[in-house]
Amino acid sequence: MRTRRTARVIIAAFAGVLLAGSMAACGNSDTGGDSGGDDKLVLGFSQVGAESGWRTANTTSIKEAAAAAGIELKFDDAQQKQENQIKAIRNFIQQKVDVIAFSPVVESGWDTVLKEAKDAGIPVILTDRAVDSADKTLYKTFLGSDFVKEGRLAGEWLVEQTKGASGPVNIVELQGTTGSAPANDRKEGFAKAIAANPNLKIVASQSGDFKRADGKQVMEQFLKANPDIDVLFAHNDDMGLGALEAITAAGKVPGKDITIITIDAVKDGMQALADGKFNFIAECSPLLGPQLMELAKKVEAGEEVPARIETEETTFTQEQAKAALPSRKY
Ligand code: GYE
Repeated sequence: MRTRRTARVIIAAFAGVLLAGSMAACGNSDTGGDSGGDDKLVLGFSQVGAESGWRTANTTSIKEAAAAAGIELKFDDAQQKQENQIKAIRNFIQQKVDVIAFSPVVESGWDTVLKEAKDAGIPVILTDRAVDSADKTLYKTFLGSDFVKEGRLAGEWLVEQTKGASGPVNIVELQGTTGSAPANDRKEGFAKAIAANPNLKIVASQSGDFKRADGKQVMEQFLKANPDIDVLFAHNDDMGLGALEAITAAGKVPGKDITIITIDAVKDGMQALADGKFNFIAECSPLLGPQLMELAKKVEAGEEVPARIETEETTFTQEQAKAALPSRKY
């Protein structure tokens, strides 16, 4: 663990002088340039949980990137509970980690614990999901996606597909975890994109908590209550995959009787798209590990970092999914 940045910088400079001195004096090739395990940056990371394929890929990316960057990672899985994340962050503060990063399960309710980290002098990085704290000095930066844009891209595709349709288009929506940034933002982006088309109607909208089993269960309810569903907009692939089972069990053909639009583009989702069961996916990249480690090093060194760093993403049609699948890593 690094105790204090200034102290470490001074020690490093001093070691450099000693090293240069010893090299000049005797030409010793055994320079011992690595200052050893003690000097590793310690990053406390509180993960949301393991609710989806996206999350699994995100966790793998973070663990692999930490190992590759020589960062000691203290990893905590909050099992989708805010109270567990608050506890984990308090533990990290107590352990005096160098940097704290976390992916907040919901947007609200973080000010107190973020203030505690700030008072302890530990920089915080938000990754994947945002918080709604008014005080932006409570964290150093946000690394993740533009969720409003993802929802908008999903809605714009639907508007394009239904151009010229005269009758009503009945849409059901499977929302992500209630109160989470991606659920709030994707809902907003999609609603705005379809707003100018009064025949596109969201007839039901409910949370499936980003999970496959919940997606299936909520879709079953949707199908019972609404005989004429034309479109499913699911806030992630996993809920869409769960819904596929409900749709098939109801005697409907996914991708044909019901148009399915999702977000993420993890392998299982891309497979469903290539197989014609899904119709469109807006990508959300979980591969945030390498950038997160870079940021951790920078904030720990006291360097300025941008307030917001957004991931580059694309969209996939069925044909594009077929082409992309063979090289898809997650
Ligand atoms: O879309 C979903 C996961 O926060 C972007 O969380 C993430 C979302 C992702 O459970 O699959």
